[in-house]
Amino acid sequence: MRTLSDLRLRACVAALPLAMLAGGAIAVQAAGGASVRVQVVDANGLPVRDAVVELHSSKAGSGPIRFPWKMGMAQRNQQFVPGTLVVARGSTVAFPNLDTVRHSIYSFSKPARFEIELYGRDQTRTHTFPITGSVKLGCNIHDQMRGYIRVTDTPFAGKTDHNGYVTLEGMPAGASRLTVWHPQLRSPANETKSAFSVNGASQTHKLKVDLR
Ligand SMILES: [Cu+2]
Repeated sequence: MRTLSDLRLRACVAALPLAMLAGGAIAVQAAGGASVRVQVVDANGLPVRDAVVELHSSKAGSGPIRFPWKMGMAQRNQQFVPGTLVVARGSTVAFPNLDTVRHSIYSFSKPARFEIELYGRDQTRTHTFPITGSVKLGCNIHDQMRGYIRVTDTPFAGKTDHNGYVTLEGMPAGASRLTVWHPQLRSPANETKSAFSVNGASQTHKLKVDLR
């Protein structure tokens, strides 16, 4: 193993919002537009947690996308926390190590192939994600560590809570495309796409997916 670099940025994850650590559903984009609530369930009707739901509308603005959660994926208790993170295309994600043991990070995923060498407690590293898609993270030392970063180009995106729900706010009325991604989803690229009509008010949509 090569030596650690001297970069010694303090981990800032103590400030991570509770909702992010809990993996809770987070409302995105307040003010105006429709509120679309999506529940993702499996073939048995059971809620699917940490599914990423994206709505694409041709009427959406093209300004920068800002999600209310931190662009951070910590390593804590030999796990990536949160296990699934949604980021806007072009985001730089911080990877603070909150453990006493050292971790590395690697990804063989097409949108972001990279490797970050071993680094220790209270150190952090960053990586930027310019390409949309799903990135699966691992650690060379701890085989069980898995993390997922979903890089998206729509502001109407989020991940489901433990009840399978996510609410996307501010969606323009009209035709849109609904994408659901989950690492165990049984379909190409682990995602499904369907046409979706936003009716201008608040609406709830239940979506059944087939998991491995
Ligand atoms: Cu590790």
